[in-house]
Amino acid sequence: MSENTRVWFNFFTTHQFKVIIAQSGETALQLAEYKMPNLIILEAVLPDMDGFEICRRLKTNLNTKDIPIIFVTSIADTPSKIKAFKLGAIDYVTKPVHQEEMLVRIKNHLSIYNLQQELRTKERALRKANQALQYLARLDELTQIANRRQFNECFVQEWRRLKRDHLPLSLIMCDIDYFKLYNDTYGHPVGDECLRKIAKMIDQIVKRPADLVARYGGEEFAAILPNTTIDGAFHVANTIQTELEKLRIVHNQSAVNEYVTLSIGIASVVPSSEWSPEALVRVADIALYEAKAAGRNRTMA
Ligand code: GH3
Ligand code: MG
Ligand code: MG
Ligand code: MG
Repeated sequence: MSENTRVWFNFFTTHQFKVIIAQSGETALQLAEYKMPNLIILEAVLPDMDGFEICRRLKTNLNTKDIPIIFVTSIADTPSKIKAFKLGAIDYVTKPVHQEEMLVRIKNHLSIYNLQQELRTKERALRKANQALQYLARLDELTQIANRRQFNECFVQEWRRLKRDHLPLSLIMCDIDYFKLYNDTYGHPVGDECLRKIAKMIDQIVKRPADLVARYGGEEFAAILPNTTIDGAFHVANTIQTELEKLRIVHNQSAVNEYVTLSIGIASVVPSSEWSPEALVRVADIALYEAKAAGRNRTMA
């Protein structure tokens, strides 16, 4: 350590700063990354690398770019000062440096830096909370599958994509049979449990990456099946009916079966300008109504 460095080291140490000294540019860059100091005092002239280069590298490294850098140098010309500031230095002090002046400068820069860090932390927390909210806003609270909002978003998005690619889009609409009676017989909490079971079952069956299962309404579930023909949709609907049968959810009051059943309406189209997502929902709804009218516990298109 040179005599001058020792003097500064002692001065900062007596003012309660923790000081790390780097003897070369390479060490300075490494130490900055490992120790993450709150502030860097940089000599413009170093044995292996000039201060401007160090500054540039610190500022282009994502880990160190926010650390404030004060140049301390005997290079006093204006172009050098401009260069340092353009590289991102926060301050430029020319030698000889007065100790007390250096101290107040450092303290001011540190308080700004600390405020900035606090803001960044708060910003990160806000962003996370916001993401969590966005996620929750698209989820049905009871069944933990997609809600109507996510259904709408996904439906419009897939519609556009398949219209461009001239590929079919199928829609499955499921409605539990005599569910009002089920609630009346077993109570609302048991009704809720039934909704959870059926949501989980449908969600496990409809599982291609682009598919989406949503709670469309009270006891209605919808499945979006991109790149799927009406035959494919029938196959999925039949699987849903079969798996629901296996669940054997007792429903004594149902007029069609001793267990809970579903009526399903399906519709399929290659999206085009003559059609709209809303029209496809209407067609599936009409098919669902026909399945109800024809005796329930069945799929119609
Ligand atoms: P249908 O066979 O014609 O479909 O008869 P349904 O009784 O199933 O049809 P309706 O539309 O008359 O009744 C739907 C019932 O779904 C009424 C409502 O209490 C129930 N329901 C809607 N949302 C929930 C919920 O979140 N939890 C529970 N437990 N029941 C719900
Ligand atoms: Mg209904
Ligand atoms: Mg109904
Ligand atoms: Mg119903």
